[in-house]
Amino acid sequence: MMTLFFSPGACSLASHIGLEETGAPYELAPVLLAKKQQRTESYLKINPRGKVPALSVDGKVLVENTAILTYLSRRFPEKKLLPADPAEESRCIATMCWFSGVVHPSYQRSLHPERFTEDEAAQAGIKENGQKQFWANLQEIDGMIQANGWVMGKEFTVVDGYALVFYGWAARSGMPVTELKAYTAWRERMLQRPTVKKSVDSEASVAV
Ligand SMILES: N[C@@H](CCC(=O)N[C@@H](CS)C(=O)NCC(=O)O)C(=O)O
Repeated sequence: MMTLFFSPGACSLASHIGLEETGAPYELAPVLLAKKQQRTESYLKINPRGKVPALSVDGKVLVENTAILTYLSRRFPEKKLLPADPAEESRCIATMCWFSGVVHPSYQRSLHPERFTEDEAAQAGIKENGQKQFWANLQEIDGMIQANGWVMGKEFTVVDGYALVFYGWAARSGMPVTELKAYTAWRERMLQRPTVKKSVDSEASVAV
């Protein structure tokens, strides 16, 4: 059995969408970040780094969206979650590494500058830099979608589910994200996809 530890609207939505795409049975275990449940003793036994997502597969715990989505793609090859061609698969993994290592941290700087320096005088500059970088990253994703229709090309991949996370964060933090025309039209298409709709709706129904 697979169990996804997630928090509504967090980056774990990427793994949630990936799991839905497999069509395999799984269970959801909410870890509410708003209630700091990621720091509880019981969750730290699952992921000692105190982060979501974590995916328990028959008792073995996988972490990091990029690793979880690559695992799902390899375990369910018939679902074509990532391209079968190794070079194309590598391009997708590289984009997920960029999401995880650059895009996500830029948003974190804009939201939690205090996590990057204890020097209060420096925090406003870090926040501003995070906002600028995050916006530039969103523009880059918009350009990728504009070129082909999906983030990585002409077909849906699990990278699309990951890119939906950032659109949601930008909208929630009041960024003028509808100016990104390709990204916005793609989001509408994504929300019409049954697996995506089910994941988003099920997260929205969790009381936080
Ligand atoms: N690179 C990781 C990032 C995981 C991460 O930072 N998750 C956030 C939610 S978006 C979290 O759990 N934050 C809780 C905390 O920092 O206390 C991944 O893609 O899985």
